[in-house]
Amino acid sequence: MDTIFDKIISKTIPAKIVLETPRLLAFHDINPQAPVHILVIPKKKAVSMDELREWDDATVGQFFKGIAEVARSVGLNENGYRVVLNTNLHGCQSVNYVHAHILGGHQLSGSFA
Ligand code: DGP
Repeated sequence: MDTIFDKIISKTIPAKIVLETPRLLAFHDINPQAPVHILVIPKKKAVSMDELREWDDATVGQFFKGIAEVARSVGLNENGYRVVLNTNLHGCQSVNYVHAHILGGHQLSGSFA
């Protein structure tokens, strides 16, 4: 079933795109939780972080390198940032298409839960 992120990839619905490559799409979160809040999704679909177990190592690696490249492209590498992959029920994943949140642009709190 298509999620909102499938529709953003196919450009059926708009998003504020930060970076697009043949392998990934990065766009601003609609409900930002930090001054910079970007979502990074691979164009190859996986439902969640858990499903990345089924991917070959190179494809997983490309996704994670892509996240770092997106963060660097907006200058977050200098002061740092946080990457979050909410996964399934207890992780509060609300969109069933794997996505990494990049949060930064100010000092984040040290709390996780
Ligand atoms: P999560 O809870 O990890 O599944 O986060 C999903 C995020 O997706 C949430 O922070 C809000 C964001 N989001 C939901 N719908 C849209 C949308 O239509 N456009 C954009 N840009 N972000 C969306």
